[in-house]
Amino acid sequence: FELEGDLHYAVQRSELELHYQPLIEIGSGRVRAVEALLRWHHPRLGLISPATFIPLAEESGLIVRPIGEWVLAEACRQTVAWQRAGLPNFRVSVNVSPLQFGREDFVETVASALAFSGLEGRWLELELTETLLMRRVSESARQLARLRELGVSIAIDDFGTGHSSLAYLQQLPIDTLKIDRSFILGLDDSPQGGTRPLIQAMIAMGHALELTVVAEGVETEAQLQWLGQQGCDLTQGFLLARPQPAEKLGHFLQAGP
Ligand code: G
Ligand code: G
Ligand code: MN
Ligand code: NA
Repeated sequence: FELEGDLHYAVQRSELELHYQPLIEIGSGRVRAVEALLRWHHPRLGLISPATFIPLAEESGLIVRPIGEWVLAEACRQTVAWQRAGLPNFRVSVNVSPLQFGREDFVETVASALAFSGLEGRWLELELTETLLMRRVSESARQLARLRELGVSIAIDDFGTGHSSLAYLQQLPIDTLKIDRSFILGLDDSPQGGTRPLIQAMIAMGHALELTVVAEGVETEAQLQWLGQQGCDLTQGFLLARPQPAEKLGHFLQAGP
């Protein structure tokens, strides 16, 4: 509860920061997107992981305002700054809490972040979990359609860990499927190939639905090679790049793959 009190002031005290992790096209090595990942520099406790403070931010409602609004605004602002600096264009991908997505005014919040920053909607992607989308499918579909009108694209995060109805998956306007990193972690394991058949099935399904398929948590060359052979589109993980502050990422992008 003390931490929650501190979190209340984190935005106005400029203690929050976004780190960015590239999503790289396997064939070309090009950076197609970066995922914005929130970090909290607590004045006494140091760096606190989102795994710790996001739940607090959700319980208190701070995840909607000011934190969620700040994340959207800051990710858009930074992406415009990269574009103006002449970097090749890539999307920015922002994680959205169910509490944000469930609000009637969420689409207006996204629209304001785009308008204020000058970022075109097509450069913004929102990451939602399948559990969220499947819970209230018709409401989700309506909300996603409104976001689509802004040009914004939608990714399903942590795919394979929730309960997706395949029928609904086809009906929802989704662009990207991010295979959860637990599957990538399991792919080298056993002589039977561990999670390999599952990953192959997810890639095939994603492509059948004309989605971009991303493998998360790629940590080894062997994983990357195998995913490339399977036709996986993009990878994200410590092997190619860790989440890093905007300035560092700018250098990484300028240096090229
Ligand atoms: O970066 P890291 O692996 O520590 O993130 C841990 C979790 O926090 C992940 O599930 C990630 O999706 C979530 N997370 C990171 N940044 C944000 C954010 O800006 N908003 C929300 N809602 N979740 C985030
Ligand atoms: O739930 P979500 O997919 O948004 O979580 C993203 C989290 O995954 C971030 O906290 C990020 O730090 C973490 N992450 C990114 N790449 C890797 C990786 O290669 N290995 C591991 N263990 N975690 C990763
Ligand atoms: Mn994510
Ligand atoms: Na994930």
